[in-house]
Amino acid sequence: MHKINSENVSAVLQMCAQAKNIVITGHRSPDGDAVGSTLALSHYLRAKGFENTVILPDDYPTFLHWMKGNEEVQIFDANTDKGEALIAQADLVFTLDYNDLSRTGNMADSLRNSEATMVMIDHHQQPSDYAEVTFSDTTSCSTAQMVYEFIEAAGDVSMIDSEMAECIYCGIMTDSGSFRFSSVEAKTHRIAAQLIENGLDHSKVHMAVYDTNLLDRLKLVGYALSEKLEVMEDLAVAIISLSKEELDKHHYRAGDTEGLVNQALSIDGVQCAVFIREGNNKVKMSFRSKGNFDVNEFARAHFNGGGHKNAAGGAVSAASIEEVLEQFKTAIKGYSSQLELK
Ligand SMILES: [Mn+2]
Repeated sequence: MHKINSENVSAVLQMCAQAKNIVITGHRSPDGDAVGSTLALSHYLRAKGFENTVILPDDYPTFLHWMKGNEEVQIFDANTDKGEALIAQADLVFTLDYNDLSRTGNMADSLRNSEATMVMIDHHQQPSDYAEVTFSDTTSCSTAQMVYEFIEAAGDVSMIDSEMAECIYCGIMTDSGSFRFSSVEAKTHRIAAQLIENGLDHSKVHMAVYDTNLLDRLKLVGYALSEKLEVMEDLAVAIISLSKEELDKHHYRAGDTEGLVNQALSIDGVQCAVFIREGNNKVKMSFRSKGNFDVNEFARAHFNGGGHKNAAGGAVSAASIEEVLEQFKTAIKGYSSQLELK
C-alpha cells in the first residue's frame, strides 16, 4: 500500500516519463467516478506531456458523455480487437476506481495477461494485490478525490483547468451523493472550493448529470416507485425489482435506474435497500444501507459481489428475477436481528 505523497507521486510520474504506451482504465458499467477520475488523470498526464489512452470496459450513460475527452475514450466491448491491442502494447496501466481486475468485465483477461507495470488509484474495500503501486484509500469518498490529491502531491494544482476540474468534480459529486454521504470530509469541500477557484462551473456539472431526464426514464422511475417498491414485513429492508419486460416497456437505457435504490433507502426506518434488475443474461443487484449494516459483506457472502460498507453490487447468472428475489429475501432474513423495523 502506498500513500499519496510527493515522493510516491513523483516516482509514478517518473514511470510515466519512461513509459512508451500509457493506458488508463476504469471499471465495468462506468459511473460518474470511473469516467470522471480516468478522464481527469488523462488530461493531467497529457498536460505533463505524457500521451495516454483511456479504455473503459463498456459504454456508460449519456448523462456522462459531456466531459472533455469523451470522444476519445475506447470502449473495450465496442471494439475488442483494438482494446486488446492497446492493452497488450501498454507498458504502464493505471487502474482507477476498482479493487480487482475482475471488475473490468470482458477486459479482465487482457489486463491479467498484460506485462505492464500497474498503478492502482481506488477507494473500494479490500483491494487485490496486483499493482506495483497501490494507492488505496478506503475512507475516501471517491477516486476522483484521490486523483486530485495525486495532482496536489505533485505540486500541480495550478495545472487544473476548468475541464479537468469538471471531471474531478463529477466523480466526487456522483460518488458522494452530492456531498451528502458520511465519506465526505472537510477536505472534500476544500477540494471543491479549489476547483471553483480554478474555473469550475459547478452548476453546469449538476445540470449535465441530474437535469437531463428523458420522459421514458421518469415514467420508469414513477412506475418502479408506485408499483414495484416493497418493504419486507417486520424488516427494515426495502426492495425494488424490475424485469426485462418492464424495462423494455419503458425503453430502458443504461443509467435509467441510477439512484432508484437510494430512493428505496430513503424510507424512514429502512436500513437496507436492494434494487434488482433483470439484464440480458444475468440479474444485477445494487445494495445500499444506512448505519452499521454492511452490504459489502452481505454482497460478498451471498451474491458474488462487493463494494463499500454502505453501497455494494452483486449479480446472479442463470436465474430468473423471481428466483433472485426469493434468494435475496431468504438471505436477508438471516440478518433479521440487525435489521429490525423500529
Ligand atoms: Mn468510485
